[in-house]
Amino acid sequence: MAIALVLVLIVVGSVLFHVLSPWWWTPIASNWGYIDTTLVITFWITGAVFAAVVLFMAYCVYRFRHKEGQKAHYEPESRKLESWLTVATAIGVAAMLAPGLYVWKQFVTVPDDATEVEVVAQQWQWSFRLPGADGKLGTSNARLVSSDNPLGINPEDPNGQDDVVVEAADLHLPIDKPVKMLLRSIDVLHDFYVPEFRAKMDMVPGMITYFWFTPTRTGTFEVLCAELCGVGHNFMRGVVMVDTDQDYATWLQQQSTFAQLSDPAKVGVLVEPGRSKATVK
Ligand SMILES: [Cu+2]
Repeated sequence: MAIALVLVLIVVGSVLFHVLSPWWWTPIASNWGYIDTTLVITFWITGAVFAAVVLFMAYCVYRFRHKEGQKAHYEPESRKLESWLTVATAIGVAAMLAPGLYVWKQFVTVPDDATEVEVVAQQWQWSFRLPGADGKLGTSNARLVSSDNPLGINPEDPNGQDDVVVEAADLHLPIDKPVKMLLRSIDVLHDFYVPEFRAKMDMVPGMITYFWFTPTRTGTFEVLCAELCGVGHNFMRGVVMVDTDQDYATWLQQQSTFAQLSDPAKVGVLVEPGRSKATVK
């Protein structure tokens, strides 16, 4: 009897904890409300199944408790029960998978007007690259990575010259503009995750993975690495700031392009004393 009561209390406690918990999602800052809906559907299904199974256990513990002279009936197979349980389980699993697949399709179907932003992960920092005035990112290769070229951008590719390189600093994005995030790692597995954007994806060395989203709220958001990537994993954090168009333009103006970084003489702040500022591009 005590066990049955404990089981019932576990169900009641779990449901109350879910409803009254102070820990919930951070307020959303992207178009991916679908992700939240998918999670809610999963909570409902798993919650209902959990409650049903545990309450059934409590019922059985009470109903079939030990009584003097009573013997259990042995019934190794029940076709009726098995087919009923198979169908119910199949419907439950499909109901959890279908919304996920539907959202996934949208998550990786990038709208035509999305601008590209590259995220480069390495132990243990985040760097970013924007396509520059031509709207195209130059090609890159991990073999080209050096202290002068931390992202391994191909110096022969004309498309890469005007790429804006944001090395180990904050990324800014304009509000309400769709972006395609191209994810690259130059050492081990990492995972780009911004909880408020409801978006995360693994970054695999040798591959470019991607998803898209539209930031819907200005603010400062933390980038976390969601893949255990070495001893520095816990402090692999970054910042994405969603700006108004004007703030974004101001920030963009202060950034350096790949061409400027490869030729320090062209970067304003690095001009040697006595050298003419006219060489500054
Ligand atoms: Cu990492």
